[in-house]
Amino acid sequence: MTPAAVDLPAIELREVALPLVRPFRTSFGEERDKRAILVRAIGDDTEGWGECVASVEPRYSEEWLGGAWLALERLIAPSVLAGAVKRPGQALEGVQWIRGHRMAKAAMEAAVLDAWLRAGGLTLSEHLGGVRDRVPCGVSVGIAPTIEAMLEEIRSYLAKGYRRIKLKIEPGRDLAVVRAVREALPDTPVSVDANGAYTPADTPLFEALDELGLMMIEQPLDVEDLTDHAALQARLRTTICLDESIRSSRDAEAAIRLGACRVINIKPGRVGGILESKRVHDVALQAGVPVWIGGMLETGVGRAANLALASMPGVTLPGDTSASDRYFPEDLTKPFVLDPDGTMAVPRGPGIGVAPLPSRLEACTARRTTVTSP
Ligand code: OSB
Ligand code: MG
Repeated sequence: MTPAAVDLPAIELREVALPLVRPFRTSFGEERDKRAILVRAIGDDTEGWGECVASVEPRYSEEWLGGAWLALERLIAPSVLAGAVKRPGQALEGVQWIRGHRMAKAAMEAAVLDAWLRAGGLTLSEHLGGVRDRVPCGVSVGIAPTIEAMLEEIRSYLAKGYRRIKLKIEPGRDLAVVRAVREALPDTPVSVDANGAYTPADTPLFEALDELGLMMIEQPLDVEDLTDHAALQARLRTTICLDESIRSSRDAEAAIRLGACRVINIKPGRVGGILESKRVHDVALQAGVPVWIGGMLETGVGRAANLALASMPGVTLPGDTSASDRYFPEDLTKPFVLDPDGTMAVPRGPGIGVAPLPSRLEACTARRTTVTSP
């Protein structure tokens, strides 16, 4: 069944702030609390939610929360309000002319898609051709002050059932840390994520990491260095996974053709939407390249959509979609819980299947505005 057109007379934006259970440190800095923009598409008899993953500072990519807010308020929301949404892909048609701003566009598309699917009683997973109702989960471990602290954190995740541990690395905190983890936990699937902190001059480091039997090395080099990634991949047995470098399905095609990676981490914010994520998935599936769904420390709103994406057939590796208690003392939605077998349920309700709890939403809102049709 195809849902009918929905009218969306108003769009609400909220900046929310939630404390994290522990600071999250990567090669580009440390986050102590999670800030996000929530987009709420308000229809006459339906509504939908999307989460913008732009961080407070433009370190992961060019996008940042303050800029995304303005792009949503001044450009993206007014354009969406101008027409009824008759097809899911249509939400972003009017904003194609805007270069970049993928995370802002993705949040708007998610909200509109959620409203549209809810109106038609369809789940996001069904809409995406999902083939499973539970997905295997891994966890991304921030850089810790000491190896002991890191091992303690990892052991607590393994006790909960997580199926893969991803270690953040940066120059100076890499080989010794990874070696210590491999020695302490030789049977645990481990990957590393450099967030682009290295250059081709660090090839000897990657050759040393290559001896450690890692599942993959994520984004070792700069976001713009596809050809350098290809040269590095040619020297390593370990799979290179690209994150920051893949901003669209075209990037995915180019990276695969060049041999710049053998796995892709899909994040809807980074590629400009849930539907573009599906296209990245399709390109990779066609080429026989496994994918997994990454994360940006999303609240339950963004994570619900990520779990639906993880139900697609080509998503064959555990993702970074962890349970609510890995991130927040209290999530914005009903908490997502990891089963002891290391899987999480794909939400079953229409649309993304969850919504922010009203009292949590009020408690976490730092600013809000409503954009209405002119
Ligand atoms: O590189 O995958 C990354 C978080 C914020 C920004 C970038 C990344 C991450 C993570 C955490 O690794 C993934 C998650 O648990 O949401
Ligand atoms: Mg990454």
